[in-house]
Amino acid sequence: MMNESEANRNERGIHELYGADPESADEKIWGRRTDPLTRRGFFGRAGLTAMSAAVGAEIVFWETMPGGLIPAALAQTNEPFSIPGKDGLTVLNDRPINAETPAHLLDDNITPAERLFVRNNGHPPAVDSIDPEKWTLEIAGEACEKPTTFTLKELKEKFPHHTYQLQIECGGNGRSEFNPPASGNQWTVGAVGCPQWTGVRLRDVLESCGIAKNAVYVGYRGADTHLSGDPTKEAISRGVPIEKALEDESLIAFAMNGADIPLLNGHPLRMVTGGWPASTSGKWVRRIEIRDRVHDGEKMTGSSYRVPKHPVAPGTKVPDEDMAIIESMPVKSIVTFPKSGVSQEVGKALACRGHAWAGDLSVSEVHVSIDFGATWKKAELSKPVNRLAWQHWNAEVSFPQVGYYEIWARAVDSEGRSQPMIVPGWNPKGYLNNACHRIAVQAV
Ligand SMILES: Nc1nc2c(c(=O)[nH]1)N[C@H]1C(S)=C(S)[C@@H](COP(=O)(O)O)O[C@H]1N2
Ligand SMILES: [Mo]
Repeated sequence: MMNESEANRNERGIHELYGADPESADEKIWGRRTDPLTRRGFFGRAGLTAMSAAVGAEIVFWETMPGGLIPAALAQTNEPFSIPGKDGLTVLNDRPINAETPAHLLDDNITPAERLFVRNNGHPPAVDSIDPEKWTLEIAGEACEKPTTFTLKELKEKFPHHTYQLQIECGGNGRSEFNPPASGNQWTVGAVGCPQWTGVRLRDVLESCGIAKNAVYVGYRGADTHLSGDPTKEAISRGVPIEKALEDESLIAFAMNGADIPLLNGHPLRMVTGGWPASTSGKWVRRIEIRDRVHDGEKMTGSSYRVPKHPVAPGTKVPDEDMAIIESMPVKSIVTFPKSGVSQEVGKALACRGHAWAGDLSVSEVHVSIDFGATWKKAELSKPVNRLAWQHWNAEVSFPQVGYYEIWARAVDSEGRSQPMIVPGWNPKGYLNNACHRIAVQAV
């Protein structure tokens, strides 16, 4: 839920970006709404009526009310925000839309569409500009021998379909805990999810277009646009080394959980390179380039998705040449049940559970602690349904006397590396915080 100060930070609203009519603005982004939205006034004029009703009177100066401003009368309530098609996500920014999933809503083994986080660097393509029948994907680049453009239909017909459950996590997930703080979305733990993706293998498509011997990297270009509106600028254009692109699980996906990919998550076509910063999984993908060099698109350089090659003291200014591109993500886990803050009877068994993942590796153990890490108990851990899917853990704990406790979870990857208990290596943009997740419990 957004508190008042967070709400006030979201002063610039969507209608500023899409022209004067906020109603058509959100229709462009999400399509015509049919569902009633909680506090939807946040997003448009239709909602203004609803919002007026909610505050109990007409909002007289609505025309000068900043988009995204939550009436103070509502800011105090516990009513959650919502984004069309998303359920209970916490909105971190409305320009562009970024929202994370509270830990207890990530409880499903397969992340449902309405609970997959949203991370946008620019403006998503307008919904009426997306016609899956006309969507094309161009394969090109210096190291592509036979540049080819496929329609979505051709892609689906020419190449075998594969379905994998693949974990995607934003490189900045956990950023909110760094000190000195890093700029950017203040993700807590919920910029992660593991839906089931269906698509064609990136490898099959690239091979059909001829991968030259000098190929080293693959980069994507999406249909979203730069926040400034400048058509010569891109919002983001990243990618992965050719070896990662050619793995079985690297997909060009056209479906998620057996349905169309939600618009905000990349409909009608996106890359999915599980286990790597999700910024490598290009949404609304229109072009994929086989590069003869490390891809040099937007957000591949400087401090974007890069971390110091060697540990630095918090707050250090790090020169570009001492930064390295983030590749496989580190081992991590989350407690999805119970919800932080529950009460539990003293001495009674509490079943807790969650997921764990480890970038390109698998998770070999998960341990839980109720005494701030002094002692640990091994949890039961499932095997991944396929490579790069998260695994599920569960454990029973009980509390010896009345009081405040925390449940901590700590995963260990298949190479023996453990999650740290405190925030690891500070870096300028606040990436790769894989510290143990902890939740509060009151024993009564
Ligand atoms: N075209 C495009 N692809 C993109 C982005 C984007 O802004 N534009 N954001 C990236 C980042 S930083 C992340 S974390 C993931 C988020 O995927 P999701 O919004 O489906 O959760 O998409 C990646 N792919
Ligand atoms: Mo990200």
